[in-house]
Amino acid sequence: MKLDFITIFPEFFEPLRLSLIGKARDKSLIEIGVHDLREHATNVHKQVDDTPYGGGAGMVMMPEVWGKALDPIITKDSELIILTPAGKRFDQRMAEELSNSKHLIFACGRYEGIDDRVRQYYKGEGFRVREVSIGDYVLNGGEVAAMVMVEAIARLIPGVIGNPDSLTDESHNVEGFLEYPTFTKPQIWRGLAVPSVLLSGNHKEIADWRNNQASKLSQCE
Ligand code: 6GU
Repeated sequence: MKLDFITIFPEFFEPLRLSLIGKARDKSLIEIGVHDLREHATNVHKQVDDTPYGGGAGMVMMPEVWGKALDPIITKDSELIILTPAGKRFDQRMAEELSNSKHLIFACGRYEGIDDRVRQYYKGEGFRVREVSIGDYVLNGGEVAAMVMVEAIARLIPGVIGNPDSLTDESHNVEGFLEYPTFTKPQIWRGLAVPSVLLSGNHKEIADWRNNQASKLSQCE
């Protein structure tokens, strides 16, 4: 999978060199491109935003700059993701869907967002375009939201996680399902013991206990 990020703060994406995503890049399971939007600015001040038509507070990102950044990288295989608090809420289902894409482009808006004609234009040209939000709160820009999405999406790509069994039994695999609590050594830590059933070696009882705990957490009983 190819992932492109368009941003005025390319440094936000440095952490994609770390951990599982860094390793997935080394293995060429994912390829990442980070593009500085300001390189496409058209005036001497490298301006990317301007005041909103109709008035009001804040600045809006100008369509021409976005057009110049997007045209060289967008193809019929691309899914253009415009990060905005007004978008559709990101969840595990959307992560699964997007993990099957060949190419994701994350358009990271700042200020009061991107001129809506950018969305209109690429949709009108037949590209897949979606506006996505990661939750009901307002961030200063889409960069951190894009990072959250990549964390959720990349781990679903075959080969990114060493042991694919880690992907079964997870929270949110089934809508609203939350995972049971987990424990490791030592058996007693600061006076707190591991539930004895987990030490019993009885696989049926362990599975029942875990299902029971998960049901309580998921409030489905
Ligand atoms: Cl994607 N962007 C911004 N600016 N704020 C958000 C968001 C995105 N998702 C939730 N809040």
